[in-house]
Amino acid sequence: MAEKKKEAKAKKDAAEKVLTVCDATQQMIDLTRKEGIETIFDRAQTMKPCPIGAEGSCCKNCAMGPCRVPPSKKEGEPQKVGLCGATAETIAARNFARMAAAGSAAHSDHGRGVAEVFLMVAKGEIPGYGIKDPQKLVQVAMDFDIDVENLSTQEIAIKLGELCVAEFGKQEGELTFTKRAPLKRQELWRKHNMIPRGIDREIVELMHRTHMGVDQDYKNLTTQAARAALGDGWGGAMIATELQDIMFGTPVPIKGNINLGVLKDDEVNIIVHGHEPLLSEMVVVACQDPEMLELAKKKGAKGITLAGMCCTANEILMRHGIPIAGNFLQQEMAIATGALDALVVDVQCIMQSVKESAENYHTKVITTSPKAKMTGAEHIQFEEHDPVTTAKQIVTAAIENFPNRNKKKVTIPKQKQDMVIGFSHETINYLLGGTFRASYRPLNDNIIGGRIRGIAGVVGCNNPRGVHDEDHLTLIKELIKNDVIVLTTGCSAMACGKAGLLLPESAKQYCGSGLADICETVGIPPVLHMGACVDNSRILVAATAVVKEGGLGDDICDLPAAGAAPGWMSEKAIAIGHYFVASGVYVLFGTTFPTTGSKKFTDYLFNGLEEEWGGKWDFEPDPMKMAQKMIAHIDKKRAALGIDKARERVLMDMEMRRELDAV
Ligand code: NFS
Repeated sequence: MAEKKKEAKAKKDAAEKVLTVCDATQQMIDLTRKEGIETIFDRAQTMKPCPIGAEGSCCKNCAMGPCRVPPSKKEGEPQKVGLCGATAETIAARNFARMAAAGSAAHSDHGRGVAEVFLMVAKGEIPGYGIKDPQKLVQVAMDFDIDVENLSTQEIAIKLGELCVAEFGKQEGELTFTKRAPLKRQELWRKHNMIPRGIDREIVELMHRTHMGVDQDYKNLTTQAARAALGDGWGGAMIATELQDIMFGTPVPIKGNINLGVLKDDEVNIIVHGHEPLLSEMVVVACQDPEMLELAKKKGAKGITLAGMCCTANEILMRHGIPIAGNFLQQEMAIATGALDALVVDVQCIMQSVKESAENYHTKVITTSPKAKMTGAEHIQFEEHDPVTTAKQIVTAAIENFPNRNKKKVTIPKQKQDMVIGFSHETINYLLGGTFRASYRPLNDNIIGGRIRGIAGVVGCNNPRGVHDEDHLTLIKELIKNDVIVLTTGCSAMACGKAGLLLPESAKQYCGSGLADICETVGIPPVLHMGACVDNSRILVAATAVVKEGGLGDDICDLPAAGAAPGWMSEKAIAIGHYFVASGVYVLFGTTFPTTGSKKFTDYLFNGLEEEWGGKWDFEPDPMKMAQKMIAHIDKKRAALGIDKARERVLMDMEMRRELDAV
């Protein structure tokens, strides 16, 4: 009896717990619970994380274990080691390194796919794709020392494609994009033997070193983890971003909208979910095809609505203004609207449960990548040589499914929020510098003058161990209130979009006076949406541009800047965090931290690294405290630069700038 009572109470508590600050998501949680359909929000209540695994104290790298080496509870009790003698710090470091390897592999394999398609496009082998940004093609080609003066656009593109593909398998030398970093950073990387030789090589070596009986020095493992992660940030992810921009267009600010309310009850609804824009770019075209629209009408629909989810959403939103249906924790919710005719997925962050959720409705789950199939789902393979045909097949399947929709089961939340997105590094340069002289100078001046206190990158996932979206929003609101401008990507960017923080008008409501003035003058939101998670490489490029502009030190670690992923959950987030730390940034993670089982290793990440690399890790589950720590770090950097006293309150116009230059 007592057991039953306990169970009932646990159920009641779970039902009353605040799970999201997104009203549309809350509406769907209520609905799925009423219908008895289980979602991730329910599973997060009933399945608790394994405490030993969560803190990195479980080693399952060989069959003598798994060995569990949690921290000793009692004073004086000896710390357990694995059967092979592996210490807690070695085990935690190996686990952490493997996360970084997997995350780097995910981004980089995406980058490789883009590079291969880019090369085919350059050779004219793929109908429908082309070079949309020839100017960026030339700029990137120059990084690779391609003779842009004497080659045609096509020749440049072919050469660039070949060199980018080769970056993955390179065995010697240094990854080309690492030369974009400030010189001081490059020297530091060389000193610590951290510059990646080839993208694949560093990941393979990291997997080797974490195999049973190989690298047993947690510091040495941390360095190789950085080498692999740098091969992501300054390699695979950067190649993905740059080549996607050249092929599909470099984002410029456009209006878009977000949340489940973008779905329509009288149109065919298709969501593209995942990460690679290669296919979704063509799905965008196919949805506007008169033949497809005609077919949709024939089936009784008024039109076709295409929306995105997760990072694919960010990609097509930034380039085409295609709406976003939601972020990571909303994938099952989109199905529960009963109005989704096809969920088209490629790779990464796709929950296996979507297939199960779809069983309750008419939604067709369509997989498209040979790398990511799903038992029971329909598979329409993305044929890269003929993306138009694949895209049309997919759209046709969705249209054919429209008549199967059960109108009685349709509940589309009303929430739909406007936003301004698409702040690439190039756009920020242009917007802040003005039409005549694209430059980061005004940004640097305003940081030096104190109107902008510093820069924060807030990125990363949703994690149902916390309240959906809440940690991102609390943190970001506190930062902008304190005049810290925020750059955002991934699911964090979507949380901001849903809350209205990506509108220029939000500056007045949420920002401190310095940042509010600037946003108003330039006409930008205080939170700049820079794209998908691979586009965190844009933040590296922007940070480097700020360093090179001058006046704020000569390395990324000198900048009054900090990064955070308050709701992280993916291995990709560890890779991103580690390449930012290795690039000199102070990075905070929320929710949980995967190494706390070893005090020694965690101390090294949180304290020891700063002396060696200028950047460091930290963990803070409370978003308000996280904001305070970031601001304190920004202020520390301002003091080191000698700009902590600066209180220039005048926003410079071009004339004043010329006077300043003349001095
Ligand atoms: Ni990033 Fe994009 Fe979202 Fe996290 Fe997943 S979608 S790549 S990993 S959950 S931010």
